[in-house]
Amino acid sequence: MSEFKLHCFAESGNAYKAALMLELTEQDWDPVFVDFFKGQTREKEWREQVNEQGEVPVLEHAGQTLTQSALILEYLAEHTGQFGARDAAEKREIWRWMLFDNHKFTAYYAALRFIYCLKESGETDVTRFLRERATAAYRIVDAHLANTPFMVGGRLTIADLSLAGYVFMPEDTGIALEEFVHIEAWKGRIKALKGWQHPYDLMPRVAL
Ligand SMILES: N[C@@H](CCC(=O)N[C@@H](CS)C(=O)NCC(=O)O)C(=O)O
Repeated sequence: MSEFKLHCFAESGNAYKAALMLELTEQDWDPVFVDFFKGQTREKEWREQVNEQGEVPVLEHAGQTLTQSALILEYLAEHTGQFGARDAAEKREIWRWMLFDNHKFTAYYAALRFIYCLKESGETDVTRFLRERATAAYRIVDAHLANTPFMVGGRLTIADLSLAGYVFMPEDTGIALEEFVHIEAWKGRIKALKGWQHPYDLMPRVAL
């Protein structure tokens, strides 16, 4: 039996943050497929047994159940001694970016991708609003990366892994990603890391 179990599905960038961390730190882990598109996370039983917040990812380790990708990343950084903060100031900086990611960078992009690409909503006021907000968040991260190879401390940390949740997803959200040259260069640096894998290769996906 593997040491870690990650409840996930390939299209989930939030789960990818944890899956990539497990892979880059060479942990012994197995995915547990969650049939999100058939509504599994909304089932009463799943919420009672796996996550009352009704969200993926969920990490099981040593009798504990952890949810929220940022918290999972923090836990794995502590457990593995990799990609975490070197001191208290760096820890605050990492959390500052992980919170920005959860609130804006990932949140707006993921909602836009879900509605516009996966649910094929067409263009609406909602998709226009989400695209504008996601683009604004991308501009902020791009400007930060103009001066540093990684988000905090000049090396890969869990702040990068949090922000990287959706940046390798292939769907076209209508955001002109070529504008973000520093994000593109940062993606290249992440992709070059030993053990990097695309989300659709790292986590299980239902055959369409
Ligand atoms: N802040 C959460 C967000 C998790 C999240 O939104 N997960 C999505 C899948 S990518 C989900 O399970 N959504 C279910 C729902 O909102 O009903 C995290 O970082 O773990």
